[in-house]
Amino acid sequence: MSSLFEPVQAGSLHLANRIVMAPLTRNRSPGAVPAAMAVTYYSQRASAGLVITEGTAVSQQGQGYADVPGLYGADQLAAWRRVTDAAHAAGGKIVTQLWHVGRVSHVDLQAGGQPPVAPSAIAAKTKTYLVKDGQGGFAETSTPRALTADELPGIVDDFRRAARAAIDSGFDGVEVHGANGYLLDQFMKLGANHRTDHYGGSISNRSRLMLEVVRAVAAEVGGGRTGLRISPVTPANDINDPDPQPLFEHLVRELGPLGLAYVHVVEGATGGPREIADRPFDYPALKAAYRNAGGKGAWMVNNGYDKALAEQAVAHGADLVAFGKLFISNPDLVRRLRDNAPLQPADKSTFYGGGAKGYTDYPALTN
Ligand code: 8OZ
Repeated sequence: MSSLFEPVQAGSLHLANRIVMAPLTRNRSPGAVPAAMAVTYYSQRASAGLVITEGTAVSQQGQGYADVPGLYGADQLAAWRRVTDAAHAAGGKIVTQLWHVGRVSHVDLQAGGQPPVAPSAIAAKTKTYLVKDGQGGFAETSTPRALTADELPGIVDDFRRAARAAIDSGFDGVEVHGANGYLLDQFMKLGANHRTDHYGGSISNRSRLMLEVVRAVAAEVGGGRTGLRISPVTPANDINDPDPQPLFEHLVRELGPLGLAYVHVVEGATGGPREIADRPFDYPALKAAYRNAGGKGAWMVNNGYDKALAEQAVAHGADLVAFGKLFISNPDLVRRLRDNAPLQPADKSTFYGGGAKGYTDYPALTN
């Protein structure tokens, strides 16, 4: 039986164990530039087989929250270089999550106060987080405008350029954020996509932008350094689709030939219940569709895992298990799980925004 604590290959990435630090938004990058504290934070967690950074915007248009980082300016890239150097010096592997929020944004975060962009001009009933004059607070997202088809190649190119910039900044690879009701998930799902062109309607049309992005990124940096995160049934950010099973099976079949590093699946409601009564989903069938299409990437599972559930998942063929909240409060989570050491609880009040408290001050075991 393969163990959580054994090495594994994910595309081109050789990982020391199967425990992954999930992408976690922390809102501690003023001016969209990772702060010096991020260097400490990520290197403290480098014993994960793989660290995935917080969502990182591929463009200003892709920004949806105050103080989340980007990958499109020289100062951002220099800051990420310090993070990747420190993670490597600590023996880790680190990829960054390429993010475009689509409609989950606010005019205050967009160039010239423009509306955010989306597949269709349908507002998400969700909130974003803004900081004005040093004061943080939640705000309703702004009603988006629908992207024209001739703008979409530019968005694909933003992901491609950000992927190149990530590799040039020392990342071992990139994860395309296709989950949680952000731009690529908005295109996939009927709740947000009412288009009548070849990016709307049929399953293959709605999958088109996600696949164009993944193919462009894989062509730029290598499939073996490219991962994709999806969340077939999450209600996060007011997203929904009446029939996700065939939609996502189509998507993963198309991913099969791309030689990806991994497919990262959020099971159930992101950060919430793993089972949603009115949104059933057959994850083994999804994985089988990927494997039957020749997909050889690592299969990464996420959402609400503890050690017992993770061991069970690996015994049933998952290659990697991503842990989120547990990594916030346990920088040495791999060791604690291996040794059955006590786990520190996470303080929710310091998840988003703030300083070192609740970020870099959770202690590792000392002996
Ligand atoms: C929590 C708060 C803000 C953003 C996601 C990037 O859900 C996020 C996110 C999570 O993928």
